Amino acid sequence: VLRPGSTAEVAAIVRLARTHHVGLVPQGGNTGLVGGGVPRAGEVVVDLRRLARLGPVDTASLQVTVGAGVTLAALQRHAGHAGLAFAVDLGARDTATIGGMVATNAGGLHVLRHGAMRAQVLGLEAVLGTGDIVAANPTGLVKDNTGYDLPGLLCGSEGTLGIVTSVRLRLLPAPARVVTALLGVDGVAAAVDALAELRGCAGLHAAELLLADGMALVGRHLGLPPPLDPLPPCAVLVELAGDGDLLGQLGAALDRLGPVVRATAVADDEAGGARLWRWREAHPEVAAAHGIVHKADVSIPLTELPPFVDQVAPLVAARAPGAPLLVYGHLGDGNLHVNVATAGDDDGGAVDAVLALALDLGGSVSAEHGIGVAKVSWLLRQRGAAAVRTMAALKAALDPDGICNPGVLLPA
Ligand code: S2G
Ligand code: ZN
Repeated sequence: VLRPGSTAEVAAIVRLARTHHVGLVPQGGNTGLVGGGVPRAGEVVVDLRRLARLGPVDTASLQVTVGAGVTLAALQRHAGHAGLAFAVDLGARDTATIGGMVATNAGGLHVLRHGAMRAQVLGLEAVLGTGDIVAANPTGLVKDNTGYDLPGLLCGSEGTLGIVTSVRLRLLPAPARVVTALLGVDGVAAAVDALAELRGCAGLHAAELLLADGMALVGRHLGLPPPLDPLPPCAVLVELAGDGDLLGQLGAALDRLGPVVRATAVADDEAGGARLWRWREAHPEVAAAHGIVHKADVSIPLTELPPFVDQVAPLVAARAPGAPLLVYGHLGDGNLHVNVATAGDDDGGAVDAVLALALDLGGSVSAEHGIGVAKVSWLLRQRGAAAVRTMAALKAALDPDGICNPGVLLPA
């Protein structure tokens, strides 16, 4: 494990790795979920957490430059001190690092309003697999049309083209107020209808889907009474943030939705909002409390969400009988997380069947967690030979000795 303290040291490591043909596995908070940050065959881990510089917040252009090793929570605090906020939020905020979130184009809870990490990155500095240090738009010019979009290419490259060392990010004005609500609906189709209506609310920045089975498991795990009683078949956790009349907007949307929404729990204070979020954020930990968790992180066209959810339970039960199943996720982006908990390592092919169903419905086998090593075999199936050949050509150009995260995203 090497812990470089500067971009120059990262570049020296890459040059040495090229000379000695040693694979490098860049690591930030090690919160990846598809094995993209795990050495498997003698690679050297490059731990980037010492690159923890927090640059001054540029309050004129609402931007900041931070080191790759800065955690999301540290960035959120740093922006908060300047009365600003960062658009991407996710449960692993205390350990996930900005460099890793760029490398995986992390999505999280606010994609439906602000996009994923790629939409927040204005520029970055990275050491490519060639050993070259590239600084692409370090001053965060909003308009810079000078050649290929290197930040966009490196974002989501999962450490396979180079190592991100610092990032120039967009920030947002901190919302004056936040309103959170849990809407009980009859099913996924009603949840999609409710979302369509709620998109009219200017401050909508989160819309998460929860199902009765998952909420029941969470309630038992946390020892809490159901957040809506009786527990509805399906619930949408929505959050509005901004400085308008958020409660009024939400109320008007609920009036328009009428009987589609059977019951609602609303919170317009931080503690109340946290209590509602706990029901969503506890899902991954509850899955983990029931065994070894096999995860499918899929995107499905919103119109296909109801048939997808209808088919998942029987499809998983046929392959992993009796295995606890939690289906939840980012309704606003059509991105659901299917978690199957089994006693042993074998999921009976349940996740592969879920991924195949996602493709059949015009979806993606990886919405936000990336390909890593877990989904390499699915890349060709989803993207096709020409696209994978193109990616391999890009990799050959930027990482000619194949030392950058070998075996991740593309076959070694
Ligand atoms: C989520 C991350 C947690 C997990 O909860 O939104 O992206 O383990 C997931 O799947
Ligand atoms: Zn997620």
